[in-house]
Amino acid sequence: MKTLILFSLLFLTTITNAQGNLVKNPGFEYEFVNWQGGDAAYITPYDKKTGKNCAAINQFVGAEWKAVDQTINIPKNIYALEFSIWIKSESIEEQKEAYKAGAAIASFTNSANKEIISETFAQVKGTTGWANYKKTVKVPDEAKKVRIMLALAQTNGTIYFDDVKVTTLSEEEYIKQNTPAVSESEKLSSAPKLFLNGNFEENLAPWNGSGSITSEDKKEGKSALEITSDIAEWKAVEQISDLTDGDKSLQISGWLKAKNIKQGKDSWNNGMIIIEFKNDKDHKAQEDMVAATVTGNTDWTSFQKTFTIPQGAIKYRIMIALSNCTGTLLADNIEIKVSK
Ligand SMILES: [Ca+2]
Ligand SMILES: [Ca+2]
Repeated sequence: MKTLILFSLLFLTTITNAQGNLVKNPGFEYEFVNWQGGDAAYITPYDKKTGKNCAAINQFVGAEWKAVDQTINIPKNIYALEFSIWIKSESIEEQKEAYKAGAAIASFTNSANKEIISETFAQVKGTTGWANYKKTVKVPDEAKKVRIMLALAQTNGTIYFDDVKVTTLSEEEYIKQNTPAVSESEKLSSAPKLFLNGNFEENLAPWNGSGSITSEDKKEGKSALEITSDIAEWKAVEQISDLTDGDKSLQISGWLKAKNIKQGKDSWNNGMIIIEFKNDKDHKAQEDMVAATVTGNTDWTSFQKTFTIPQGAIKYRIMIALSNCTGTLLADNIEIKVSK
């Protein structure tokens, strides 16, 4: 099997190289020849991935959209395109919206030059070393051209671009690339899903459920989670994260606050945070366990609890809930520490 995969990879590489790069002046060796919008960017010989130069975009204030772009004619009967770029960044500011970042975007247009779809194939924030970003995109029906935009998208900082590459893939190659054994996306999706945004600074993602974000009353940063209910029903947000082999214990900590929470019919009907360990998608490894509860009116109250991870558990679900009670529950700065 391994030999077969290696062979497929080699085969794929050969084809890709043979068909070449559709981007002209892809490494900015001829400055901005073939690129539009060079005014927004500059060429630097000091920081580059390969060759003599790379392109950079910088701004300290204003958080405007600044970009260089190149439009490529898509050859006939092409099933998919692979977009690849090397990017390095310095102090790209985090904005409220995720798309405000250093970015490489492919915008497909039809024969009337109208955009059909746009796909972000690199998104970068903060300070990062040279890294390669890649994405394979199926060419939409009707698409005639694709515009590659290299942008500092409504944020401040410095971004460096080099070695932009767009290569064509046949349907067969696309399927091969997206087959679990060889694909990049599979490697990404098989990476453990981490617990994220426990401080609710990134809106609600990746939490699911019926809560909202408030900036009025928070414990940490700019915002917190708020769950409000006028009727005594189950109202909650949740997120499921992966455990890895050999994880032994899980510590959860954070802050809860109750505003006018009226206990429901049963004594456990309060504002609460619950953890559930799962053996797989549909099976609990054991009953849900309460990490903390609040009721009535409280100030911000911290909690910390450690759970032993049951044998065979591969995931855990964190739920923040009004459990069949009315009122408002606030939560902020939820942190998870998993130990071996
Ligand atoms: Ca270069
Ligand atoms: Ca917060």
